[in-house]
Amino acid sequence: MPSPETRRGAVPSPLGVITLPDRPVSAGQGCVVQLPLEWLAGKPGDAAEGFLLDQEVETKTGVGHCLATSRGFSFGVIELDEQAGLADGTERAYRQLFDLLEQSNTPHLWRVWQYLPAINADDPETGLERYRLFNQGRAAAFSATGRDVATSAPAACALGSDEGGSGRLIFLAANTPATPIENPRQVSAYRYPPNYGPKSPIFARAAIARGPVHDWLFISGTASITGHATRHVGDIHAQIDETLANLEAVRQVANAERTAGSAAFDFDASALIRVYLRHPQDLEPARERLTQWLSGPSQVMFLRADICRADLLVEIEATLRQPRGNDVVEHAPWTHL
Ligand code: 3EB
Repeated sequence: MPSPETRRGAVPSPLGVITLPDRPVSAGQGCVVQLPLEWLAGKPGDAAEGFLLDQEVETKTGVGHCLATSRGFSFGVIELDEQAGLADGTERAYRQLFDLLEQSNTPHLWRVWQYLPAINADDPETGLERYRLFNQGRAAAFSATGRDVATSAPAACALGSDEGGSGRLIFLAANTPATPIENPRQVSAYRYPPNYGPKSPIFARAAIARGPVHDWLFISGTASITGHATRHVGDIHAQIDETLANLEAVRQVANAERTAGSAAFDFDASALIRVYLRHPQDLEPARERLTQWLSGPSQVMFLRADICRADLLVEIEATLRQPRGNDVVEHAPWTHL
């Protein structure tokens, strides 16, 4: 019988798992977050994205939040409280997040996943679209805490859900910074002109990060945008192709920037890909195109969500990983960081 200590060292600990309401998982430790979205298609085992560490994880849960910490890493979720409006609730959630990150010695945000009910609806109080209020709150928190956007913006996604529940801010952070990556085909989101809202979104197109076992490329939610403008309004096929061109452009920049000697990031090797579709009836064209585009064992799932610009029909995000050294490639949905 191994002692509890050796077992603890040998058994990987989940830091965080992202899944869906109809694909519940039990992790034992860490934070398990369910995206408030409908599953449209994918392999049944592919719904979960889990981050593992071979070290102890401490988990704190309370009303509206969960925080999992481990030496050098944190993962969790904060629900948005909209009592004083969405801009205020977003600012407070981000400030709370930045406080938690300082306290847990993991000040560097690698990736955020953001889900808001009715993201494209106009707010009755201000007349502004809810996504624009969200951007106001996020920008206020970044400027209040003096975070430099160009060097500290995380990879991100911001999607809309039907559900009446709270918005949520899910995060992965570490004690080492990630390297932000921009897309030469697109204006940086934090430099969008004001026609998309009074405050620009704050995120990087992707982020490269080094975990204990893997090199990571977190590619943000990517859509049919070139420059700053939406392309191919109303055309799902062309929006998908433009989105794939953007994903490929980001991957190429990331591979040029990666640490010397590390393996190139590849969508076909070991990736997790979420395809968010505004209209469930666009599933078949999306599936067909993605099947042509991919040739490896990557995890792909199709989810129903609203995209943060009303004229976008699709958004695709991808997490790519490469084991360093001689580690075997993990294809399981729960992967060592
Ligand atoms: C875009 O490129 C599409 O507000 O955090 C993608 C990823 C998008 C993240 C965010 C928004 C966000 O502008 C929308």
